[in-house]
Amino acid sequence: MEQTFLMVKPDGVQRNLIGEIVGRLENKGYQLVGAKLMTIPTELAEQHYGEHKERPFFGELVEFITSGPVFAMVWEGENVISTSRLMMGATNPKESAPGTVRGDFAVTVGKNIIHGSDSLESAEREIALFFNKEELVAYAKDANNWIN
Ligand code: DAT
Ligand code: MG
Repeated sequence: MEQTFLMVKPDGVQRNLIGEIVGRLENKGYQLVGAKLMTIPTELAEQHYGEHKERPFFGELVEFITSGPVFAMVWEGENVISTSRLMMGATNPKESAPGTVRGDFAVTVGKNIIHGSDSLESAEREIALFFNKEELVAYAKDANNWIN
């Protein structure tokens, strides 16, 4: 089953949005298979956002994502990578639709509450960066028969 890496960023943790975000994904029908509250070391932040290394905002981005605890998660389900991106909303909250996490809770691109992998390749890379295999729990849920 498809998996993705999602993370409540430091602004989302400070604004008490962990439960709201976990609730939205659970209500949708996705399954949580790993989660931890952690502060990201600078080297991990630089690796995670490696694709943006040359962008002018890279320094600020790394500073922000390491500025306080994040809630890192792995979620599983059919099309979870693309559908969780839809549930997050556009990168810039100016453009994210109401009903999305960023559309409902964020105002500015620098503090946009949530991270989510954008492809199968980035999901695999980011899950491996943040979680050991033993931290991911495979378990059956009867309700999944009514979802998938
Ligand atoms: P996303 O988080 O939607 O995958 P991204 O991968 O393009 O977006 O960028 C990663 C983060 O970098 C994004 O969540 C917020 C920040 N960012 C992106 N574009 C930015 C910009 N023009 N100015 C400042 N921060 C930006
Ligand atoms: Mg991205």
